[in-house]
Amino acid sequence: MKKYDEIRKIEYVGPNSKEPFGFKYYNPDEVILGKKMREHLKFALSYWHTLDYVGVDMFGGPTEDKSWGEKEPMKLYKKRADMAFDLMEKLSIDYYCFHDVDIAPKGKNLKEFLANFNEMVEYLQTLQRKYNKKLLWCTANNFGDKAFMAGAATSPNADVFALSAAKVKACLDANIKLGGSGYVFWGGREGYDTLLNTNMKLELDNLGYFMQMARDYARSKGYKGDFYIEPKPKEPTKHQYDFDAATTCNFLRTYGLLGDFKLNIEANHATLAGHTFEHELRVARVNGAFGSIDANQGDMLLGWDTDQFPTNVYDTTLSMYEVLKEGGFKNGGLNFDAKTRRQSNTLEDILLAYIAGMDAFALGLRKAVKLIEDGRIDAFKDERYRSYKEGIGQKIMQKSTNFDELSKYALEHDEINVESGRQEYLESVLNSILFEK
Ligand code: XUL
Ligand code: CO
Repeated sequence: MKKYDEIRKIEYVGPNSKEPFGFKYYNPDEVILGKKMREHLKFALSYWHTLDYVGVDMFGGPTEDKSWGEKEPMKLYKKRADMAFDLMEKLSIDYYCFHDVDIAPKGKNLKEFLANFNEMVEYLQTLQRKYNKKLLWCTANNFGDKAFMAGAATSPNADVFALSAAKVKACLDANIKLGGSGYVFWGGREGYDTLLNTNMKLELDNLGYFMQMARDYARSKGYKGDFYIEPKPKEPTKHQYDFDAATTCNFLRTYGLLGDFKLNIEANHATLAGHTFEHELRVARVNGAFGSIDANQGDMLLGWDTDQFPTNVYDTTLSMYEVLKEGGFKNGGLNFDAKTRRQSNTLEDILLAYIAGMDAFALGLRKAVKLIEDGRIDAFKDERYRSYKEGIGQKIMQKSTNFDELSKYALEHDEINVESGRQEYLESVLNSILFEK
């Protein structure tokens, strides 16, 4: 196999090629339904998994070296930034995402960290211009440090609430400077481990107020992009306040945030919550809160957040179906919140993992288009609800009936025939499209 440095750019080689460092399904400039594949998919590189993760797990230390021989912290972080853009260039990835702590050394205190951070933001700005790349979103890591052990905006300690605000403010400024089109809040430790020590109402109200202040601050600085909440049911806390899409929409509505805030749906978080990825996307859509995607997959036999690169084409097809039905991404995109397995520990593995994930979504896009063009599933669904197109059903749709009328109608129509849902047939239609020659 070729070495990282021998590879200049990953090219589209088509589905019949056996070239490992080539795209089989992702052809960035190919136009599908009037849009280039790169615009449909809006792939983003995740800084934390790609540049910072070195293979550590609960039972063992690093299996990868991502220091590139650099010892001095600022030099190391600049080297990482160079590598991030080199990877994006090789992979034809147009966007990237980061946490504040991913891109800059921590220093001795907040002041030092913010100085390092701002210097690195300048550096990233230069690289963005040089390589013609964009920031999809950034976020503050308000969960890693000891200070955040009991949460950030939901901490029982008001000093932590203030520290969290300082970090988010710096990230919002950076996001505006770098032209990011989204800003993510993932709960981190915003949740609880036991109700015995938790004032849930105070914590939720503080979280709502924190988001309102973040929105108002960024808008006052001219930020026009989206804010996203990324639901996750558990891990690291036993119960995360942003449990799933439905819970999070309720939170956004309660605190007057819906509209400015949308959802960043992560596949592995969906399955942790006991839902499918496409379920979470549909819930976001029906609430007018579809925003962005963290693309990855979990392992159903493990049951924790394994953040694997997505390769399951059923999932990518059904999720791209939701994206297409929504009219595509606006400010959002597909961020690979995914890491190579601990044993896939070379730089080449990073390329191979991104190729696998990008191809899986590219194939998912192609199949979702076929599913829609084929029309059988959409037509079946449409037909299934036809009773709402006329008569009493139409009145229900128009909200122009009442219980007296419905009761009279029911008494006159008591021979009801609910038709078959044809699940097995529809699943075979999906298979025929997925595996057609
Ligand atoms: C954690 C997770 C985060 C967010 C950003 O499970 O998904 O990486 O995407 O903080
Ligand atoms: Co994520």
